[in-house]
Amino acid sequence: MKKAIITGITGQDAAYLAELLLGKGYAVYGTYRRTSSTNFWRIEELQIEKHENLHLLEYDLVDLSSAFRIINDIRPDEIYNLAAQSFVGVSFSQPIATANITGIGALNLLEAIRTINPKIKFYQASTSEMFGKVKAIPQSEETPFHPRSPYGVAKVFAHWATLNYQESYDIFASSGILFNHESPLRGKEFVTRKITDSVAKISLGMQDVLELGNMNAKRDWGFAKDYVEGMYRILQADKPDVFVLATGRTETVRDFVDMAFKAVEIDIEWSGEEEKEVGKNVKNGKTLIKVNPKFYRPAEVDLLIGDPKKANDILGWKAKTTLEELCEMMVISDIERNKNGKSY
Ligand code: NDP
Ligand code: GDR
Repeated sequence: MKKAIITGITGQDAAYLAELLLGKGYAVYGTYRRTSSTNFWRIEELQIEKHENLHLLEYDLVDLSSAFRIINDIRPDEIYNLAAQSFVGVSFSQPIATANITGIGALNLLEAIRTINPKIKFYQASTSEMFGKVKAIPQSEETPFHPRSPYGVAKVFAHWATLNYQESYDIFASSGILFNHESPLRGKEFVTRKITDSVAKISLGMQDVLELGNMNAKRDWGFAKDYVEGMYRILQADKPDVFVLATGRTETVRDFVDMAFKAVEIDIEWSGEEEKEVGKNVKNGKTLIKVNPKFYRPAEVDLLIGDPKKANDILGWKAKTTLEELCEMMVISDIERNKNGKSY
């Protein structure tokens, strides 16, 4: 039985990846950090939390000694490093913590692999945020980086550390540069889930207005479940490498809002500009969306659109779910949760 460690098992991607690997017969060791209250709702929603081959263990990414201990104890075949301080907005207020967790955290694991067993395969969760102020449209594996947040900077460090350990010590260490991917398991601090949860609440009469920041940001949004399949394939490739996973389509935050309200049969009419912009219900003129500059970031990533050709050619990977399907799936799931009084 193959053994995989997935860091950050309480997060969105780790839950879907654990489900995928358990289905393939792996023993999965999911790591979580100690918090005052547990947050295993994602693996509970997927109904894998009691799976006989899922083992949960405490691990904090910043603790090098724990990296050595878990790798020494488990002796895994593969490690998927998905844990991170992953919220771009918070990285501006907690830059040092973000650098330690998101940047050095990956290096801790690489050091432990190099020392204990360089044959362990390593996947690093890199990100389109590394492209930041983009140097090419669309962005591919060849596009230079220009990160625009402490999070992006920390991820560039972890990305290059991964490649450096591959080149220096011949470790099968690969990096997936993944564009935004969402799902009903997405955290509510991220814009898509914030929107779908609010649309659900507004349609149920539980909320009046949705407040957002930059409406013009463009993102290449896909479905997380499609993307974890790509992560798995990256570690099964003939050689370690870097791959972009993306849909190749980009839309604004405003477009996503329109799409989410369409799913509950509300059409939005937009007026005003920048912080004066509002979105109204076409039918009754009620204001449903307002811009609040408190959600603006000190530096913004304006436009992301990925070129997934290499992943398609070498891994046979393609994003299968359309943005319309994804958005509707998220709205429906949030309507059900809100009806049932679930707050996550
Ligand atoms: P989530 O924010 O849902 O999950 C992050 C996980 O990291 C959580 O389990 C969190 O634990 C854990 N974590 C945070 N700090 C620490 C720490 N100090 N020690 C151990 N664990 C910690 O992220 P996603 O699932 O969305 O993303 C997975 C990875 O992919 C992340 O590295 C992210 O940066 C990256 N990425 C994500 C993309 C996306 O669009 N989703 C796109 C590109 C890259 P807790 O629950 O306790 O907070
Ligand atoms: P992002 O995702 O920063 O791309 O990082 P997020 O959903 O937070 O923001 C996307 C865009 O929407 C704009 N925006 C808002 N964002 C949030 N969160 N809340 C708002 O109210 C709001 N209004 C407008 C943002 O300014 C931004 O332009 C995600 C994370 O998953 C990272 O970990 C990952 O690496 C990247 O995607 C790829």
